[in-house]
Amino acid sequence: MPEEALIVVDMQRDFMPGGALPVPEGDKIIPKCNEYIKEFKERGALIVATRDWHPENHISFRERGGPWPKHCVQNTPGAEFVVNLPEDAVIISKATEPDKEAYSGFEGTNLAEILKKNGVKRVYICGVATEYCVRATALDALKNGFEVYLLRDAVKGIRKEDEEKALEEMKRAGVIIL
Ligand code: VGL
Ligand code: ZN
Repeated sequence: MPEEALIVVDMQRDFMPGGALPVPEGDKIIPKCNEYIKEFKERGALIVATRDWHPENHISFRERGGPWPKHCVQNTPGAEFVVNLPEDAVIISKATEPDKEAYSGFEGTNLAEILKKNGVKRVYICGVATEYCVRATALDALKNGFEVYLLRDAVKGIRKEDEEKALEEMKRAGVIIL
């Protein structure tokens, strides 16, 4: 049983430069994420990829009074992964319901059960955006009893200041920043 999992958070086209909700320089961490995916796969870890997977009329979109432009709509090119995932990667789709926002990969999904069923004790996290979905996923991983490691060179935030604040908060909560 793999005691470790790598959770790749929301590495999708719409979060990259040129996409609908770009994380500045989000594309710069693609090679790093790919290296980690390969390295963790080789050492027998479970590879998990979360994706923002919104319906057309999602509550977080501006048309509905939400904070974000329309992004990561289910089955559109903007929702596609930009990293190389192994065949057996576990794909977790989140924020799939029209009226519910979910930044965390654990929220409204069976991620915790899947990790526990696989004997996972430690999770390593990379991806975007540091102060939104990465932060929420890391804090929820702690709440679910996992040891949590953040791969600092393979995450990217939307705003530098907010990213720094989120890193401090995660650290205070018990996330180990590598
Ligand atoms: C995210 C904003 C809106 C994220 C998702 O993946 O961090 N941010 N939806
Ligand atoms: Zn979203």
